[in-house]
Amino acid sequence: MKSLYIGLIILFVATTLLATQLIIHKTDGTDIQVNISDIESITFGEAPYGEILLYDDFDSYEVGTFPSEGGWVIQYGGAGQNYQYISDDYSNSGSKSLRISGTSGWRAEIINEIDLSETDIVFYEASFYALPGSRGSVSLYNPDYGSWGGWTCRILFEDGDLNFRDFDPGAESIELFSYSQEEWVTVKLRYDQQVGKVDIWANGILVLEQHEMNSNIEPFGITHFVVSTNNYYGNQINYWDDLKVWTE
Ligand SMILES: [Ca+2]
Repeated sequence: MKSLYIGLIILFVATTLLATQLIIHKTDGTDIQVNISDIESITFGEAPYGEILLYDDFDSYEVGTFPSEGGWVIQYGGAGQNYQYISDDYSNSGSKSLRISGTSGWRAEIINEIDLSETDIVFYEASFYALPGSRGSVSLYNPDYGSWGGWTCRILFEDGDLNFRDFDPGAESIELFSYSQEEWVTVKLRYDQQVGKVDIWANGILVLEQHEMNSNIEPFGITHFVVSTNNYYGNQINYWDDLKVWTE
């Protein structure tokens, strides 16, 4: 899954500044040397980063605490406020991830504010560790829409089935992919708000291409990024890691 950025990335971008040159040390042991004056933007693997709006690998927090310092907020407390915390049970990067726990009828929902006012094209990425029987979802979001929030570009992890709803409430589920539980699954989504089209990758595989968003549903002004457990099942425990939102 870290194949995501095709091995290039997340490396350790140690930078050595030599006068006008930048040396980037990659995790595969090779270096890239570039002239600083030539840099307009740096592209890592397949994913060009415009502006990173949100990024958290959850490795900088103490185990057992809630990562408020990263801007995360508990919108709904699921099994209880104290059951939403940093864990070292499983991790996709480093040694820690965000563990959230919901109950039947009361989801755990963790949000972080994002500002998409300056961009048409937004990407998000998330890694999810599925305990058997636990369901979760990741999405762009507006917590103030309707009674329980409005999801735009919602990817749902449902007992090995990866599903997508372009708007929720309102749109039908589209089946994307089958994943193995008790393993990390990484999804990446690209949403062009201007033309209303979506692409989705699961574990690096393109599983939805140029999907047209349902034009009969009024978009819910996106204000947040969200991860949540499923509403309708008990004892839902999700682990989330490497949550990112960026623009093209
Ligand atoms: Ca991590």
